[in-house]
Amino acid sequence: MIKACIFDLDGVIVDTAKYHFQAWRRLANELGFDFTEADNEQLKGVSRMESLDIILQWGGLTLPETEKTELADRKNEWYKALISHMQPDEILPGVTAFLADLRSRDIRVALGSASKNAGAVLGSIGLVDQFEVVIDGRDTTRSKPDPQVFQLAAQALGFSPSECIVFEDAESGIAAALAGGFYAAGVGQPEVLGAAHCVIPGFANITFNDIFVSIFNRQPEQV
Ligand code: B16
Ligand code: MG
Repeated sequence: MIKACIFDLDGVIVDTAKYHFQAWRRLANELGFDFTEADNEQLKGVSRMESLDIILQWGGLTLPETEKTELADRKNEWYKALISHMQPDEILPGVTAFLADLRSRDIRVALGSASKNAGAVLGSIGLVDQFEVVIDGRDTTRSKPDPQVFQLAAQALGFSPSECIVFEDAESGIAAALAGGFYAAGVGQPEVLGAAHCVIPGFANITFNDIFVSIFNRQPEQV
């Protein structure tokens, strides 16, 4: 029986990837190189310091830890300024209705994000009250594909992984959900997220029933 849904933030609830891209690109440009939006795909779901390591590799740079921390902090200040202007209309299509559908079915809701800024993003888009539990990059010690972020969310809700569906847009996030014994719903392209139990392009016109039928091949009422 499914008791809860755990949502990734970036790429599932809202598109913060474009703001991460702007801020990281500004940093790369200051360091004397550039990268593309296509390159940025590799940074989705990846923690801040791991993202910096990948970007520095693209620029052919090896830097001491102290300098890396300073660069990550600089990027984060730019990122925080960008997300402070976010508005509720940036919530991805269908998300608000899907959350309301879950509420009407007494399915509990948590957030499981790698971002240390998850609380600030939820505040800007007006969704703080919609998540009973928020586990983010400040709570975790291990990054996806490690399942820790989702395990902490399930524990906080009091459910086992097999009672939860994880919604993720990143391949590493799907891998994390599967490694933890969760049901995994991919949000994006089946070519990238094919390991998930089901894949949707987004939440527009999607109900909990659709997800359930897609995963279990039967109606939720029959469980
Ligand atoms: P921060 P998610 C992830 O969020 C982003 O996809 C990833 O690009 C970012 O580097 C990471 O959060 C850390 O974010 O610098 O704000 O701590 O997809 O796990 O919700
Ligand atoms: Mg994501």
